[in-house]
Order: sequence, then structure tokens, then C-alpha cells
Amino acid sequence: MRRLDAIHAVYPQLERCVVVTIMGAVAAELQSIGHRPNFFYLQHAMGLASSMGLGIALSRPDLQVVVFDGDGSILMNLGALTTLARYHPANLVHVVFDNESLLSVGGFPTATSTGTDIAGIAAAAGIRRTETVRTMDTFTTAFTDALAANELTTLVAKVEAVGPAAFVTDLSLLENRYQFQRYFREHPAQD
Ligand SMILES: Cc1ncc(C[n+]2csc(CCOP(=O)(O)OP(=O)(O)O)c2C)c(N)n1
Repeated sequence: MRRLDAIHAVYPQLERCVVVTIMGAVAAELQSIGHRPNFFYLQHAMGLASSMGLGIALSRPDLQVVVFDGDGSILMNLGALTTLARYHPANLVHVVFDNESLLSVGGFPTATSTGTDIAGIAAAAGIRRTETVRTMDTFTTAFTDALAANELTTLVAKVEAVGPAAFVTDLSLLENRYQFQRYFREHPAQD
């Protein structure tokens, strides 16, 4: 399965979600399909996309939050999984695209290439809904089910280590930041 195809398959469902991605290839791929003001691409802070997603999910329980993480990123901050498990927000779907490499910085292999099981770690951390998928069909079904489940889910999608030729897009971090903040103001929580 290629990550770009996987994101394409679930893209229509992202319209009504708040989406936080890691930097690099996945951010460029999502933007290549179509940027929206409710999408934020977390630059530089590797390993913290799920932490940002957790903060949004807790402060805005009326919104559905989706995080697109990477294996290298979450492996740098495994404590994030224990914090997700502790607060267990029902409105957060945490997708880890596991290409077994640090693709965005040259493709060096990560520990998942030698057997580390991120869904297993997430389950051991206390996240009750976890799954690993390897095909487009199972990914699409698992993602759709996770959105409907109303329970914190860590979904690991094993993907090929391929990405776009360039990761720099014409959307600057500051522009994205102001746009994203404005989205929350324009969609206030209903009492
Ligand atoms: C703390 C920190 N260390 C290193 C980097 C450089 N860096 C940016 S993206 C990346 C690789 C991310 O790997 P992964 O999460 O597996 O995603 P992939 O690039 O494979 O899609 C690295 C090492 C960074 N941004 N922050």
C-alpha cells in the first residue's frame, strides 16, 4: 500500500475533521490532494503531532481529530502513547503510517524494520483500540470504523517507503498556523 493512495481513499472523510500531520512527505502528500483550513502540518517538532492532536481533542470534544503520524516520529516520543491512553479522548483517531524508515530525511531504517510493533506498544500503553493494516481495503475500512467508533484508536498502516520528490510546498508554517487558528474561531463549540 502506498501512503498517498491510502490518504486519497479517506480524503473525503477528512473534510469534517481537524487533521494534524507530521512534517515532510506526508504533509506534502496531503497538500497535493488538497489543503483545507482544518489541516495543520506540524513542522520540526518530530514526535509531537499526537500530543497536539490530544490537546485539540480534549479542548474541543465537539470536533473529530485525526493525526497522521510516522513510525520514526512516534518512536521518538513513545511517552505520547501513554499520555493518549491516560486521557483516552473519544474523538481522536491516531494513524501511524509505518514505512519502516525516516523517509523524509533520506530513508534510514527505523526499529519497525527489525520487528518493533507500534500497535503492540500502543496497546501495552493502554490504548484499547489498536490495529495494524497492510492493504488499501483494510485501511479504508479500519479508518472509517475508527471514526465511527467514538473511541481513541491507534491505527498502524504499513506502507511502502515512497513519497513525493519534494517536500517543500508553497504553504508557509505561519500562514498555516493563522489559518488553522481561524478555523477554530469560525467553528466555535455549540453549547
Ligand atoms: C526532533 C527532530 N529530529 C529530527 C528531525 C528531522 N526530521 C524531519 S522529518 C524526519 C523523519 C520522519 O520520519 P517518519 O516519522 O518515519 O516519517 P516519514 O518521513 O518516513 O514519512 C526527521 C528525522 C526533526 N524534524 N525533529
